[in-house]
Amino acid sequence: MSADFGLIGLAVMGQNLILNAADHGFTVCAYNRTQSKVDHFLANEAKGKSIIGATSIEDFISKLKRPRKVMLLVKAGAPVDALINKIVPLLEKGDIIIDGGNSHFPDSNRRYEELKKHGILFVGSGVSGGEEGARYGPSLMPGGSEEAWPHIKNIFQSISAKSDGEPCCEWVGPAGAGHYVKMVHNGIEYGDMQLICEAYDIMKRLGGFTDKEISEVFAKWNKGVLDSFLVEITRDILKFDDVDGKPLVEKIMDTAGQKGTGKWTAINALDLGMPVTLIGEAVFARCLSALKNERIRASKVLPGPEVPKDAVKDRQQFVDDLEQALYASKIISYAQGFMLIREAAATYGWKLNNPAIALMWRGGCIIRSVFLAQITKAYRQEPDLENLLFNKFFADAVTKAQSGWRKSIALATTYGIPTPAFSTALSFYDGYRSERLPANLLQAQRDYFGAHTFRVLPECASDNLPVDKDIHINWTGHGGNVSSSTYQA
Ligand code: 2AM
Repeated sequence: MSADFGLIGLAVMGQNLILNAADHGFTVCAYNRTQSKVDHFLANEAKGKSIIGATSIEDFISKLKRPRKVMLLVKAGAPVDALINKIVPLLEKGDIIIDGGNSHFPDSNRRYEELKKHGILFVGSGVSGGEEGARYGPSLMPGGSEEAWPHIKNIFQSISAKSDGEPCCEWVGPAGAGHYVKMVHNGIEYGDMQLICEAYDIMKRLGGFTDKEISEVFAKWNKGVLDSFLVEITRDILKFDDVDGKPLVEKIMDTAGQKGTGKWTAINALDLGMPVTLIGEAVFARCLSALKNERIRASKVLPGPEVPKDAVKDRQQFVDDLEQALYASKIISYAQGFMLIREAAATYGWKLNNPAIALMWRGGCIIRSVFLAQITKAYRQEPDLENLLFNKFFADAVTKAQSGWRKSIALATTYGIPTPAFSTALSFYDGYRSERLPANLLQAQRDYFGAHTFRVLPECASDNLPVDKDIHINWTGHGGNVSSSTYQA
């Protein structure tokens, strides 16, 4: 018996993807470094299904139909390279290696180039949705050698999540583009989670809401524009009691962990010079939370305003304003995420499929939401949309949300409740819609102390200030007229 598809790495994600593929009528060959896991899987979960096992890598490769499709779901990093090096000598030109792990996109770029030299087609695919997603429909974000796509499309789109009948899986773009888009997905996930946490904190500390009351607010929000997986689980978490009848969430240590994908997104945003401020703040908020001991000390010595009992006068209005703040901030976060993707496409020379990216995130993954259907629609109407905020639906939504957004942040700021993500979103919005920013002064400062030069506004050009020229002014009357050649504006 020969298999349509082979998968190496029988941890939970790997096992579930195999079972998912088998349920969709594919024959899958399973292999794992530790043989006992193959045997256990075949004798239990895989029993009676179209799943075969292999006893060695050679045996595994010999059981695959040509062109061979080998998916790796092993620990990201060196194990992926080690495995690729073992497999390549056993493959033929035109065979396909798919890395479905959480690889960093520069590694996928490198593997794509290296495998190309051997005539092997490399696909780096983002896989999101956790164990449940892998078993019943993940969001799949494949990129790499486009020649591989016709060979894997049917399998990938069959096993992926569906949204309004459409598969949450499309070809993303070349080289490491699949893992890149998965990285941005994770960054956006950090942002969404931080926004939800800020809304909870404001309701708890300003409004004096109980966890049950906050859960009810999230339940209501989940029926409107914020309908999403993360709001839904937040609703359930907040009403989950410990054995003593008290909310479990309040007993959890307030120090956040992170595995690094949000950080990768923020670093990449800095590398590409894109103001992806909300994801950056979400990463830093986790860093600040981790300084628990310092925060305990600071809480005793650094005063802030007292929160009066009547800080919130009208509870319904307060909740409605907060909903708008969350919605508008979320729009900004996704606008920033797509700005980053757009810049990456330009910098790395990738042609990326924006409507498909939104559709892939629409279902199956952690950030799945009704909201993403609107983004899909916006990019379908206008695939080269310069910014999500120029789409009428989102421009109208932000305009409408603005008053509640500003009021929520003002109230939180007045009474000393931190809102890094809400606030940075609003600052970005106000900066983005400013025709004039104070960078004129900044350029003057740079020219003053470092002769870094500046450009003049066209309408202010004159004989001594020519347009389209790098100008240096001798601001102090001494120090000479030589401009800096190392740091051009
Ligand atoms: P194992 O069961 O033999 O440990 C997640 O850790 C998955 O990656 C597991 O299936 C694990 O195999 C596999 N894995 C980790 N490092 C590996 C390596 N260097 N080579 C092959 N598989 C590896």
